[in-house]
Amino acid sequence: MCFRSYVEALRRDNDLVEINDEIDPYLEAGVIIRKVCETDNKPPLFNNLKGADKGLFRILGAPNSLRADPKTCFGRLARHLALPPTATLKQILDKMDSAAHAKPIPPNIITDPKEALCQKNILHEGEFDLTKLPVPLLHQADGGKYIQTYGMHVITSPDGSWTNWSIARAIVHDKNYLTGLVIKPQHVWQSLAGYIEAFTGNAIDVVKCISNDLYVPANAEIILEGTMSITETDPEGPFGEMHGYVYPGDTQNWPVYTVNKITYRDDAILPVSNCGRLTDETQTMIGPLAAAEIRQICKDAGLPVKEAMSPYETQVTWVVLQIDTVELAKMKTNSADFSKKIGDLILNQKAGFTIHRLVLVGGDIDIYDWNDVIWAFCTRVRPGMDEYLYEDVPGFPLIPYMSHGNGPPARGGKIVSDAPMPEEYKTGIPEWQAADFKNSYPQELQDKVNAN
Ligand code: 4M4
Repeated sequence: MCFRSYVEALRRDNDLVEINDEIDPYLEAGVIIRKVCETDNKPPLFNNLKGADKGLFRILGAPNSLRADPKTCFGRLARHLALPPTATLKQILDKMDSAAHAKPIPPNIITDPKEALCQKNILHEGEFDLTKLPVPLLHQADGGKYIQTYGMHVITSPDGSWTNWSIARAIVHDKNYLTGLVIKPQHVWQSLAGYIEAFTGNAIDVVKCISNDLYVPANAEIILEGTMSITETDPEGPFGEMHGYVYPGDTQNWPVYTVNKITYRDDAILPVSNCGRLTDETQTMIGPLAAAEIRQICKDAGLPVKEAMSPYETQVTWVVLQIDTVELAKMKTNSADFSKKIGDLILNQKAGFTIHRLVLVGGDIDIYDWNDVIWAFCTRVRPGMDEYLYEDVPGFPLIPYMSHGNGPPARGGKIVSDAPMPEEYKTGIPEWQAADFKNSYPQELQDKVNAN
C-alpha cells in the first residue's frame, strides 16, 4: 500500500536499475525512460538528479511499463494489484473488476503526524521554489516541465461533498503554481465538483494535510498541498502524449494549482511516466482499465460478452470484445441490432470515452493475441457493411485524428466493427476450419510432428 514498498518489490524481482551517475532532468532522464519503454527494459531509479536538494527528489521512470520476459511481461501491472508477477492479462482484468465490486475498505487514519512518513520533511510557503526542483523536461517540444505524470491529484468539490483521487498531467508554472490538463469528462474536471477501492484487501494509511482537511496516503513520497482554481487559468502543454505525438506550440489554458506547502519522505522518489509510443503506463494501465470496466458494463447489461482487451498495438484506441456466439444465437438478433446495442451502451459513457473502435469477435479468437485479433478484423469485417459509425458521441480529443484531423475535435469518430459471421449469429458455430497447424490436422499427427 505504499510506493516505496513497490520500488522494493521491483528490486526483489530484479526489475530495477539504480543510476548513481548525475543525470540531467532536462531531457536526459526523459530520453533514458523513453528507451526503457521502447525496449521493455528495467525501470531506472535516478538517485542523483542534477539540481536535487535536501532529498527532493529522485525519479523512478517507467514505473508500470512492460518487462521483456514473456512470462512476466505484465509483472509490474501485477505488482500494482497484489498479483504474482506471472499474472496474465485476463487475471489482471479480473482483478480490476473484482476490486470494483468488492466491499470498499475504509482508510486507516493516522492521527499522530510523526507516524506519517510523508510529513517527515516540511517546506512552508517561501521555503521552496517549484522551478528549482529537478522536474523533468520529458520531450524536447513539451511546453513545460512535468511534475505530474503519474502522481495523484486529491481534490474535493467546492461544497466538500465529493473527494476524488485521480492521475492527471501538470507542469510547474512558477515558484508556487502548477497548471494541468483538466478535460471533460475526467473526474478532476467534474470535481470542479470517490472512492478508494480494495484492490489489495488492505486499508490504506492516510493522514490529514497540514494546511487543509484533505487526507493523503501517509506513506506517499511527495505531497504538494494547495488549491485548484475554478476561475484562473494558465497555459499548459504541449506534452508528448499517450498516442505517440507531440505538436510543437500546441498550448491551451487550464486551471491553475497554487502550492502553499510541500511535505515529503526522506529521499523522496517522484514516479514519472514518459508517455509516447509503445509501451508505457498510458497504454499498460489506461487500456486494461477501460477494457475491464467495459466488459463489466456489458455483463451487467446481460450481453454475452466473455472477455475484453484494448490491444496495445492499437495505441489503446480499440477495445476488442469476445462474444459468446452460442449465447448470441439464442438472442435471435443480427449484426446491426447487436452492434448498435453495444455501441449505444458503451460509446456514450465515461468508460468508453478514450475508445474509438469496438471490435466484436467470436469465441475462436484469443483477444489477448494481436495476431488473432487482426486476422479476424481483416477477414471477417466487411468494410462499411459490418461497421456502425457514431458521429454523435463524445470523442477523445487527444487522438491526433480528432484534435488535428478533419472533424470536430471532441465529437464522434467512433465505430463498432462486427467480426462474427452471419452463421455465428444464426447457429453460434463457425462453419470454417482455420487453415493453420492446430485446426487443419488430426491431433495424433500434430503430436507426432511435435514429438519428432
Ligand atoms: C483523458 C485521459 C484516460 C488525458 C485525458 C489523458 O483518459 C487520458 O481523459 C492523457 C493521458
